[in-house]
Formats: sequence, C-alpha cells, structure tokens
Amino acid sequence: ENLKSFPNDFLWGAASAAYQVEGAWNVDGKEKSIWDTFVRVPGKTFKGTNGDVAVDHYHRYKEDVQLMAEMGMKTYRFSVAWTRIFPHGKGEVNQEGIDFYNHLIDELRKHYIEPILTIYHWDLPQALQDAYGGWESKQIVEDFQNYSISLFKAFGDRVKYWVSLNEQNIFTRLGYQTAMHPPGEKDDKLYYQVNHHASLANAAAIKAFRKYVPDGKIGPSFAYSPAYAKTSKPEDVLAADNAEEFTSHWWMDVYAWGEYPQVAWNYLTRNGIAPRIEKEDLELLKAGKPDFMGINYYQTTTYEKNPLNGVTLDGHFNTTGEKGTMEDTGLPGVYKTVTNDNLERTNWDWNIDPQGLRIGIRRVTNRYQLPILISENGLGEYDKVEDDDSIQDDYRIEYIRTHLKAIQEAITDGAEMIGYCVWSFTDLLSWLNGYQKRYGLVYVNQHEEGEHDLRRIRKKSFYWYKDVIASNGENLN
Ligand code: GCO
Repeated sequence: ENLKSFPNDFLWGAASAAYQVEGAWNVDGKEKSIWDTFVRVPGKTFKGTNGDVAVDHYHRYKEDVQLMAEMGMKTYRFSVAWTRIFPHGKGEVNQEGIDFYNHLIDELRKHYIEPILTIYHWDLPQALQDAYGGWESKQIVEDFQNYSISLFKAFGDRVKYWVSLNEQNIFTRLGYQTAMHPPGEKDDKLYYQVNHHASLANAAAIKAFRKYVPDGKIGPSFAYSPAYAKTSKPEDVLAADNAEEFTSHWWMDVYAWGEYPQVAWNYLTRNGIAPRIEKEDLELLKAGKPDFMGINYYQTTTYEKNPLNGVTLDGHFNTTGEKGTMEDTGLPGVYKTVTNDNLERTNWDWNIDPQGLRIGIRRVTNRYQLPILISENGLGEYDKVEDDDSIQDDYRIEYIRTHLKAIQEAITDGAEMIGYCVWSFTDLLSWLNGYQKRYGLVYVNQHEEGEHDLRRIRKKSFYWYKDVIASNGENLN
C-alpha cells in the first residue's frame, strides 16, 4: 500500500513524568505530594520502592538532554511537580522550583528540542489532600487554575505545547475505584464527583491559557483503550458500544464538547451515582476546549455482554448487595471485560495491538475532528544488560515500529497527527512496579536493591529510533 509520509514538522519524541524521574523529593523547598506519602505505606509498591531518588533526573537533566540531542529528538514531554512550584499547593511561588524547569527548558531549546509541558501527572500536593480532600472538593478547580497560570506566566514564552491533565481516567480510577493509587479509596459515587471536578479544573486551566499563552497549544492526555466486541453477537457489540461510552466518551466528550454522553449519564442517574453538577459548570466546561487530543495508547480492551441482571443498561449497581465497585465486575448488565485471544500479550499481561492504535485514532478523529498527539506509547519489559554492556531490546523496537506504522496508516486515512512520544526516554520508576518494568530507550542502572550507580546506557532501541527520526519515519520496515 502506498502510505503517506509523516509531516515534515512531525514531533518525534519521548516522555517522562516528574515523580517517575526527578528524585530530589525534598530539596530546594519541595514539599510532599500524595505519592510521597502513599509510597511510605507498607505494601503499596513493589518492595516498597519510592521516588525519593528515582533516576535522579533533577541533578542529571543536562546529561539526559545531551542524550536526547544525540538521538535527534524533536520534542521532549515532561511534567512539572506541583509541589516544587507551590510546596503547599497554593500561596507563594517557590522560585527554586521555577528555576529548575527554566534550566531544563533552556537546555532543551538550546538543542532545538521542543518542550511539551504536562501540568499534572498525578503528584497532587499533600497539603491540598489534607486541607479539603484534593480532587474530592470543588476548591481544587481554583487552586489548579492558579497553579497553571503560574506555569503559563513563567514558561509560556518558551513552551508552546502543553498537556493539562495526564490520564484523568486512570488517576481517578486507581485512586477512587481500585484503591491502588493514592488516596486509595473505593467509592463509585465519589469517583464520578472527583472526575467532574477534574474536568472543571482542566477546562479552567485551558480557559486561562488562552489569555496567557495565546500562541500556544494545549490539550489533555487521555489513556485511550479502544473497545472491541468479543463476538459479532449483537449483545456483545452493544456491550462494546457501552464500554466505549463509559470508558472513553465520558471524558473525551467533556473535553471536546463540554457535554456528558447521554446513555452513561442516564445510567448513572438511575443508579444514584451521577455527579452533582451546577449550571455554571456546564458553561465552564464549554469555555475550556482543547486544541488537540493527547492520546496515551498501550492496548485495546475487549468486552462481552455482562449477564448480571440480564438486562442491558438497566442493572443495579450492586447486584450482590455486597460492597464492591464497578471495577470488580465491569458494569453490571452493561459490559464485562474479557481477554482477546487473538492478540499476543506482554509479560505484564497487556495485549499488543498496533492496529488498535489506527482504529483508535480513526474513532477520535471522526468523533472530535481534532488533531492528535500520541503523548505516550511504548513497551514495559524486563531488560537485561549483556556482558558487553549492551541491551538488545528488539521486542521494544518491534513494538514501536509497528505502532509507528499504524500511525502512518492513520495519517494515510486522513488523521492530523502532531507527534509521537515514546514512553519513556530513560527508564523510570514504574509507580507500582519499581524498576523491574522498564520502558526507556536509555537504560538506567537503578534497582530496588543492590548495586545502582544510576549510569545511563543507550539501548539498541535508542540507535534504532535515532535512525527513524533522521529519516522522518521513512525506514519503518
Ligand atoms: C507504570 C505505568 C506508567 C504510566 C504513565 C502514564 O508502569 O507505572 O505504565 O509508567 O504509563 O505514568 O502516564
């Protein structure tokens, strides 16, 4: 097939998040985020790993940017730690925090690497969690907007691409449905309320952005897992449609249109867990529309009819009468998650589905008519350092290659693609999995225990991606 080329200004890059790379958790005025607290609770993370040091990017950012430059990267997506800027979430700006990101941004620009700045990648100031429950209160909207404005003022002259919230659907689900992330709650009603506040905060930041960075572009990064039906039985197809609405449109419709999808809204209302919404909320949601949709893509999810209650979209939330959450069962009567036997799976049991990325891009393009930034995509695996100090991560190369090919096909389909960020540039702390699960193009000698000098080693994928960038994606075979 004759594929279109990647655009000449396509942003080839890689990404990271503050808590996962920076370390320096309590220096230069930084105070605790909810993650600094959570990782100290016994049993929450693999072998109790935490981000106190992480890969020490805070002190080694120059070396890391040097490696990005060597690879020819066009863009680097990183996040700002809120508690460096406002140690207690609000109040006086901490100049030392601003300085760190100024240095990083200047270093990137010196090497012609376009910074993409993520405002929020999960490290909420502990002080705000303590004061009013963080995302649980509508007060977060104003504090998040003020924090965002401080970033716009400090960096908006040099940073033109911004990501507002990273994976709102994930940090709220893991924080309020599965209790695997802070603050560790299991409460479906609260979960939807928290999401409403986060959507409002997202819109409030974008609204302010127009004034402070009029020539910039901003959008959320959504963790999109396109829904497949297990079979062509109509009830399974309906279950997949339901899942797409509950697991994707619930957020993306709000971002793009300022509206909640009807079917899900009605279901949640019938079950008494729809969020409380005030009239002015809808105005705010409509006033904060993004320039692009950031998509973090790792895999698709497959669904079948959920037989509980037997009636689609008419189930009760808690069919057994026990305290459980939607996450335990899928949605009673609405959908149920199943394994897709047609796809291979990683060692972390995530399916590998490059075509799913093309399908997802197509759905987002058709529904929202927005340009798309693939703000994350990559493979988490065990990596082995050979005796000659090389890392032969052909599996990662294959993963990235096939997903880039899918993007090229999507471009040929007609999608407008801004860029692609490999998750991740260097190895980094996996929130719950320590350093076993590695994503980087650059290996970092960091481990839960034993020898760890934090030395950087270029993986085979580093050299491969360097060639891809140099050829603007012409060498994907
Ligand atoms: C992990 C996760 C993360 C996420 C990223 C989401 O292993 O901890 O996969 O690395 O992908 O933080 O934005």
